[in-house]
Amino acid sequence: MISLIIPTYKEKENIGKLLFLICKLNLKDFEVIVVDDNSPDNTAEEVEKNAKKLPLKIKLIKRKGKRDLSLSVLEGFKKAKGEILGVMDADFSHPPELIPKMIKELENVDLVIASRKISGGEIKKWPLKRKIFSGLATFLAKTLVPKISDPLSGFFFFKRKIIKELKLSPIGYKIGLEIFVKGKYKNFKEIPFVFKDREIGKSKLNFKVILKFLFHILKLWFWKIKK
Ligand SMILES: Nc1nc2c(ncn2[C@@H]2O[C@H](COP(=O)(O)OP(=O)(O)OP(=O)(O)O)[C@@H](O)[C@H]2O)c(=O)[nH]1
Ligand SMILES: [Mg+2]
Repeated sequence: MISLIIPTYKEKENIGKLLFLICKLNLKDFEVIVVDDNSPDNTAEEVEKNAKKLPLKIKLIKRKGKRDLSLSVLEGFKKAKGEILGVMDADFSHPPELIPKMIKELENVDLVIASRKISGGEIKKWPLKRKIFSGLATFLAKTLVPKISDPLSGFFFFKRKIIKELKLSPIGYKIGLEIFVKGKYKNFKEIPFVFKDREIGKSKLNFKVILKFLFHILKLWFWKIKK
């Protein structure tokens, strides 16, 4: 089985349409796990409504307490039945049409990453400031995993066995990076895609997010050295 985890915070306007488009892909042996962090806009209700309506296996985890994107994804992994796990955003930055191709690639490799930084991939509509931040952040992340072009991608699928017995303890947003650094994969493949900036909803990128990212990089470096 394949389990796709979608973390959500205030995605009421996006999640219904995304679930509909995923449903239309008609994937076999597939479940979606939406992990909502108590969104005040009733994202959870929207998920429940679609779970009743659509012929797609949809589970909803409602988290309470302090919100945390990476911990939400880890909770999703725990609840997931699949031996293949995936993660994607709810804000249409990640095109659902790419999912079948990514899953197909897993027949040959242990990890598939949707990349904005290889030929054919790009980022649309980011202001210069965000491009500069992203470039610096990618540079730092690549010191840990030089072979991966887009280590900050949040759109990926992998075989669950690569994180078996691993202690995943991400700080901040980049659960993908945690897996790309610590995961026990023999090979990986990157597939290009065009990243569209969110159209609906507000960005959560702020100073605290950047600081947490830097701590995460440091922590992963310590992990690597100690290993
Ligand atoms: N469960 C949970 N999901 C979150 C949280 N923060 C963000 N998300 C979701 O995680 C995904 C990525 O978050 P985004 O806010 O799109 O992050 P981003 O792409 O770096 O920034 P923008 O698209 O500019 O907002 C989206 O599906 C969000 O709804 C959180 O604290 N908890
Ligand atoms: Mg986004």
